[in-house]
Amino acid sequence: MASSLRLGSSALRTSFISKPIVQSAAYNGLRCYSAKTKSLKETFADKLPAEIEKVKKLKKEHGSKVIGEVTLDQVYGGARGIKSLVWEGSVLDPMDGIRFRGKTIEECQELLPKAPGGEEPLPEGLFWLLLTGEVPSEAQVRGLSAEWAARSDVPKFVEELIDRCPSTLHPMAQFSLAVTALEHESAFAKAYAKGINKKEYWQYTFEDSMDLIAKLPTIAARIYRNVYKDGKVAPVQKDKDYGFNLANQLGFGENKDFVELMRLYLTIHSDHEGGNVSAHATHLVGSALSSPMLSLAAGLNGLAGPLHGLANQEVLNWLQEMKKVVGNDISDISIKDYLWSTLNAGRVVPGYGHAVLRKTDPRYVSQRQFALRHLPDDPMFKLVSQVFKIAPPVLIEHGKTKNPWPNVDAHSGVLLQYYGLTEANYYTVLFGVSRALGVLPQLIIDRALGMPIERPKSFSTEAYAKLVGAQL
Ligand code: CMX
Repeated sequence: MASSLRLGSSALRTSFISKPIVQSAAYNGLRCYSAKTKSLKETFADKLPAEIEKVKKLKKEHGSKVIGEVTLDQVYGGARGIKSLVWEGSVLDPMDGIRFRGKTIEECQELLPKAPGGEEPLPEGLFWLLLTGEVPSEAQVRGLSAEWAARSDVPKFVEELIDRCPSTLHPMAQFSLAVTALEHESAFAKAYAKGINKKEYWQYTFEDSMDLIAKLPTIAARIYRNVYKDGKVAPVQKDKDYGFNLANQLGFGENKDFVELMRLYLTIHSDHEGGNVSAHATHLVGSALSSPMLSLAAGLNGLAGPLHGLANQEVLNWLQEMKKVVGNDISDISIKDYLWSTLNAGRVVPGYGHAVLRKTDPRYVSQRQFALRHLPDDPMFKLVSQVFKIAPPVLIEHGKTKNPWPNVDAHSGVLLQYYGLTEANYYTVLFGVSRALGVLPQLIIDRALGMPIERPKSFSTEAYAKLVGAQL
C-alpha cells in the first residue's frame, strides 16, 4: 500500500486535511466548523484507513468465494438481482424498504439533526451519515450547511447557459446541461490532467462533490424561475440550511411547511442502493475517472427516464387526467374503471411497481404521513389515497407487475402541488438535487477505496445459446 495510506488517521489528516490540496474559490478556506467540531472531510479521513483495511481483508480471505449464480433470464431481464455492485450508503430490502447505513427512514427522522424549530431531518445530516456511517452532531450539521452555502456561487457562464435554454427544453435536460458545464470547475479533472497520485483521488472527488452539491439549489432554482416565473433567483442565505435555501430560491421560502417538505423530500429521495439507473449510471461513469460533474450528469440523464425518476411527473399528470374524467366522483368503482382504462390502453400505472420492492415504499409512507399532518383535506391527496386503496388489487388482478404497491413517485407531486409548485415537468429536477446527496458519497468512497473501472462481460445471443447448449 502506498505510503500516504499507511499513515495513521492523524497523519492522514495532517497530510490531506490540515493543508487541503484543493478548495473551491468561494469556499476559500472559510472555517465553517468550530475548533472542537470535526469537519466532514476530517471525519471521513479518520475512518478511511480502517475501511480500506476492512475491504482488503475481506478480499484477501474470501475473494474467491462464490456469492451467487446468474441465469439467462437475469441476463435478458435487466440484470435483476445479480450481485455485482458495492454500495455502502444504503441497502434496499424488498419488504422493509430502504435503510440508510442500516437506519430506516423513521429512525433517520428521529436521529438526524433538524433545523431550529423544525420537524424533519436536515438532508445535510443524511449526506453525512451516507458518507461516514455516523450520525452527525448538530454542530457538524450546522457546519456543513454553512460550508455548502459558502461554496454555492455558480459560475456566470453556467447561469448564462441556463438563461439561453429555450423554455421548451425539458428542465431535466437543462439541469443535466448545467451540471455537465460545471466540469469547467472540476478540481479532479484539473489535478488529473496535471498528474496526481491515485491515493489522492478521493480528496479531489470530495471537493468537487461538495462544490457541486452546494451549487445545485441555485441551478435548479434558476431553471424553475426562468421557465415558469420571472427569471429572478434569490441569493443563497449563508446562515440557512440547504433545504431552506432551495425552497427560498424556488420562491417558497416564506412557507415554513414547504421548507419542511423540502427537507424531508431531499432526505428521502437521496439514495436507493446502487443498482437503480441514476445511482448505477453515476457510479459507472465515475469508474472511468470522469469527474463528479460528468458522473452526476450521467445519473441525472437516467433519472430523467419515465420508468425511473420522471415517474413523479407522470403521476401528477396522470392524476390530473383522471380528475378530468372522474370529476368529483372518486368512488371505488370510478377509480377502478380509470385504472383499468390505463392498463387496457397498454400503459403502466405510474408510481406503482418496483424492480426490488415488494411492499409499499417507506418513502411513500413518510410522504403520506406528512400529508396526513399538513394537508388531510386536500382533494388531490384524497384522490391519491383512493388510488392507494384501489390500485393494488387492480394490479394484482391485472397479473403482470411483481409489486402492486406504490413507490416514492406516487406521492411526491401531490405534496408539491398543494404548496403551489404545480409544474409537474419540473419535479424530477428536485429529485435530481436529492439524488446527488446519495450518489456522490459513494463516488467519494469509490475513489477512496480505489475501485476499478467497471467492465462486465457481454455476449451475443448466439454466444449465449452456445453457452447453454441451445440450437437456434
Ligand atoms: N402498471 C402496469 N404494469 C406494470 C406496472 C405498473 N405500475 N409495473 C410493472 N408492470 C408490468 C411491466 O411493464 C411488465 O410488463 P411486461 O411483462 O409486459 O413487460 C411486468 O409488469 C413485470 O414487471 P415487473 O418485473 O413487476 O417490474 P420491472 O422491475 O420490470 O419494472 C418499474 C419496475 C418500476 C419500471 C415498473 O413497475 C413500472 O414501470 N412502474 C411504473 C413507473 C414507475 O412508477 N417508476 C418509478 C419507479 C421508482 C423509481 O425508480 O424512481
